[in-house]
Amino acid sequence: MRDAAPQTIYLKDYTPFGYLIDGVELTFRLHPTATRVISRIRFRPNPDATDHRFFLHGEGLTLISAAIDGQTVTPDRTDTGLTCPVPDAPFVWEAEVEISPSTNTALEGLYMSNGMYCTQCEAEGFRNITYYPDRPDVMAPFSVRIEGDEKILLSNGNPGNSGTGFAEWHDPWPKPAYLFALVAGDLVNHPDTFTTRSGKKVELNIWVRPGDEGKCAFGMQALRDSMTWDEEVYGREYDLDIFNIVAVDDFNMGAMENKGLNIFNSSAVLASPETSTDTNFERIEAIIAHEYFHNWTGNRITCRDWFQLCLKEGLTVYRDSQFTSDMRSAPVKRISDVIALRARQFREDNGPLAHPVRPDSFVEINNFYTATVYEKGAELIGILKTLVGDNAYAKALDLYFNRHDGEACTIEDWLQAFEDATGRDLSQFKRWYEQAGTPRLSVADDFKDGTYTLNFEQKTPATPGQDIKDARVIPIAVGLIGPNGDEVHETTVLEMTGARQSFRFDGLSAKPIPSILRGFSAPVILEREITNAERAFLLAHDTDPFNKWEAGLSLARDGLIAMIHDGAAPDSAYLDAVQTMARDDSLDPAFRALALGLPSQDDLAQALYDQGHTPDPQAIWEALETLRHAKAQAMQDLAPRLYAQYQVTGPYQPNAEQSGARSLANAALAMITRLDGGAQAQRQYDNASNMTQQLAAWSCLLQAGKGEAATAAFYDQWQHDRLVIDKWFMLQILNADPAKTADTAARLTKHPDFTMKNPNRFRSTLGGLTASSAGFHHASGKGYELLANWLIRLDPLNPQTTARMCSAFETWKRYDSDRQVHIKAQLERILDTPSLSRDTTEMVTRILA
Ligand code: 0A1
Ligand code: ZN
Repeated sequence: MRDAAPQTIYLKDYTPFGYLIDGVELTFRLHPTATRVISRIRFRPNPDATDHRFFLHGEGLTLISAAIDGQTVTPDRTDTGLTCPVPDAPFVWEAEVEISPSTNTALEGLYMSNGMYCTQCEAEGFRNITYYPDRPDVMAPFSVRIEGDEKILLSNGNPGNSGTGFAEWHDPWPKPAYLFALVAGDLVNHPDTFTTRSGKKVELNIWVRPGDEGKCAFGMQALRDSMTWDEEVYGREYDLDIFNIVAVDDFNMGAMENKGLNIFNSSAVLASPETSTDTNFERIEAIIAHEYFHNWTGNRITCRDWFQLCLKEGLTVYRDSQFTSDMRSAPVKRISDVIALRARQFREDNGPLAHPVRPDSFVEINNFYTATVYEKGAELIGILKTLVGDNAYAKALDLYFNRHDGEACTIEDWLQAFEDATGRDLSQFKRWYEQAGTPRLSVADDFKDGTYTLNFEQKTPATPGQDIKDARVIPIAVGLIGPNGDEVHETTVLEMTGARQSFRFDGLSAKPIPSILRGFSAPVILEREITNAERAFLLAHDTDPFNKWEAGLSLARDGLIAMIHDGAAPDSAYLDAVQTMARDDSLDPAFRALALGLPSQDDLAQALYDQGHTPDPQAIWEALETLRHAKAQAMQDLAPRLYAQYQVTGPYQPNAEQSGARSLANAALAMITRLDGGAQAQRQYDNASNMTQQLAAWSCLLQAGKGEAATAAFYDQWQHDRLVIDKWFMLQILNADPAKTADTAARLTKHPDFTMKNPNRFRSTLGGLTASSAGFHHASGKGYELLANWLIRLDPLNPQTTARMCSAFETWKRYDSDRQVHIKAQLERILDTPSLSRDTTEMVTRILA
């Protein structure tokens, strides 16, 4: 039976723990099925607490012994922890427990991956290691001794004594248990050093399985760049003698910022030109930066409770996006971020899983590592910076770091630092953290006697549990362009605080074309009456790269909607405008590649739904295919020219310049393939010397229905490389005809290399299915059934990944009644599964509500 009444935890119920910890000593005697964990913890009563009940979390532990101040005790135990009487004065808690890492398939706590021991403790995994107050506001210095035969034994902090069969580590910085880490295995390292700006020498290592040493150099450079950037931009130095990164094959997420010992999904750190695409390189650079930046935003200053998750995640995502913008192209990064935000966060905000950036309740915290907490959380930092300005932002951050170093904080603490540094009242801004849903910002304009007026109105639709929404402060960056294409009013930020508000621009000689929400200055949906001619004009003349791209995208979207809904032909205004844009060699090739892209199937489904239509995934897919074909025809001269012009010569480098050229050339190749049936793609496949070229060519061949030989060749070439074989699984599914998507995915789950124990492989296969919108939503319902079958199988092994993948069903209410019946039946089947995890139960229940 599933949990009869899973407990809901509320932000309003927060109380501090009754005890403080002065020191934690842990000894691990490693054994695959019987690891002993011996803990010695120095507690003392917390003078700020009123509740002094002594409760230690602990799950799945075999208690061997427990003692207080040297006296054996017999605690009262439940499934979730233990309690026992304790002195009203400082005392020492000692316990020995036994755990079995090799049978831990949930990948939380201490587990084994390919014979190597590793840990994942965020959010609440430490309670699977030993009895402890497993909550982020309990911070303590840790000393760790690891005993085992493995060659390499690692934990947090600085190294202490070591010898045959043991190693000791001491982390002087008080930390919550979720930042604890241990790794033990026969690993090899890629070493380096970094000297901080105050002259401290830090040893750096990336630890990998033997054979992967050649894939570490890029990650190491990204780490060094991140360390320099955080010193230069935020004034933050690294604070230990050593910084270790370990690559692990079996990992539920991208990576984890454990103090001084970051653990990475191998897909988020290992890179080589032959095996990784340009996109992989950029992602790796960003994730290394993200985890490193957590050292200050997350580790030195952590979260008081898990409701404050956005305090560390929103800020750290914001910081890593600033870093990528500085390292690469800021406009291209902004556009890519907004594409991802709309695809994941807007979708979440618009459906049954919508929740505030700072939620006020949860059942399972692992279900709240969401696009809303991360990506919308980062957007809020961007809004704040726009509102207060760059200098005040820097001042407020210094104050935040100085005031709260070593503390576990809240969003209130964060906002207070801004209020104190700037004198500004942020109570209205705080609504962004508290109210779920994406504001709809509508605008109408008016021109009279040289005065141009923009009249805005904001409305946020109701979300689960939140019917009424208050007006939020929205920074709207606006520029005005004259009829001849010149900018007549440079970018200015309008600060909207009311439900309705007007802004005037005087002294204009003619009615301008407005460029609204430049740089996507707030995460809102802009609703605006605009003609195709105006969009084409903005695509040609807007000086703001984001809005230039947006103009092309919305032109494409409206044309597609007319094709889907009214049976219209491809819009020639779009085809002409996009061709002019693509021809403009003064524009960054990476920008042009993005601007040649079309809205996703999911975006179109939502747009149709918002306009009161029921989206038909097959019709959407067909319209996209028709438009792609029309575009290829319209550009039959231009595409080969771009393809030739942007071939990269010289050694491969994963930098912005080369990857931009490759992405434009590969966009051209996709168009060429539609007309030449794959001849050029085959040549590129045969001659490819890097994965970006090889994968792009293979995709084109698959789309052209000519991929069979390349599919076999690709497997033969890469069967020894797990990360490349993940791509092999995924691409076949992504490029299948929608009628065959589910069958392709089902066939691949029978392949000997498929395993549901490896989250990357599971996500490549079943995630490939859910990402293929028309295939997943095929009218037969077999996509839904296949996903549900596998989620039911995975849940007992790995609840966290199962629960996350349930979000594929979150849009179900947009679809027709037949599809809804199919989906509902699958969701109910999942929910009726005996012993379903709390994670999956919560997700499915919310989706069905
Ligand atoms: N804090 C990490 C992500 C992370 C979150 C949860 C995990 O397990 C439930 C694992 C990793 C980050 O933001 O990178
Ligand atoms: Zn993070």
